[in-house]
Amino acid sequence: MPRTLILSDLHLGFPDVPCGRPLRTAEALAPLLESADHLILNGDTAEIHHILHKEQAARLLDATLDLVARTGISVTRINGNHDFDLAQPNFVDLFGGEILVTHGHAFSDSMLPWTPAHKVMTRTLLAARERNEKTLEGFLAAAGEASLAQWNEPATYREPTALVSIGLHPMRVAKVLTWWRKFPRDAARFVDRFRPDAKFVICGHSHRAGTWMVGATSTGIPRHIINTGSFTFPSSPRAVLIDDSPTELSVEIRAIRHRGGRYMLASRVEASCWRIQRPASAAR
Ligand SMILES: [Mn+2]
Repeated sequence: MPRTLILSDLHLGFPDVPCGRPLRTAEALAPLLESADHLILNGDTAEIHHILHKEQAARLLDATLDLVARTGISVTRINGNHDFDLAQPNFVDLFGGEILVTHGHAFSDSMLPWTPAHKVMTRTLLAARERNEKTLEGFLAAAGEASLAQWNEPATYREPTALVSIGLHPMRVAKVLTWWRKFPRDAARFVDRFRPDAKFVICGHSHRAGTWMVGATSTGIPRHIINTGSFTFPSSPRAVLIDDSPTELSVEIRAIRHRGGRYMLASRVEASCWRIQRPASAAR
């Protein structure tokens, strides 16, 4: 039975605060791959644009992709705002459009409202949206362009980490909390507009792991918003496991634990497991 594992926000190459977690290396991540036939890395996989960390990020990313190749599982890398690359997709539709997988930085006008580059990113985003088609592809391409603006902005590099930046500017806590509260609804609105038939949105980006059912949107169709959080402190990462049988799919969320310097899936299913009847027309 083919199993798809979805992870996000590995932020390879970013030096985390010392919090007792293993370094995010290929070896440390290897046990996660044991449960999957296909791996989707749903954005912010590596800090490939960060002027201070991009070399280390490239080394860790290469080693991780080598390991994935050696284990024989296939991999799809989706762009986030830290690793935008024109050669990579910005989203994946699964199972005839039942599930949209995308990083989540395109859901609203405010990609990261507490960061020093916020204004230039929003300006770039709105201008790029004007030039692009008003489609999922167009909106995600605009978000990609805006994400690059962050890495070209000198202010981005003046504050070493998001946590320090929040410590220096306590008002940013309020901005983060407000933005976190909005995030599931922004995700549902985005899906209403661009993928009205999708029941599930699997994203990351906000570093706030969780699942939300958002129903009172313009179409009235309830959406499961599943956020896999981040491997960086203080978030705790989750994985989505999609198990694919001929007649239905199951989607479950597992916590990611660490032991002996390695990351692994918790054996317990964290969020209830959903089942979707597969439409007869879905591509296999
Ligand atoms: Mn992100």
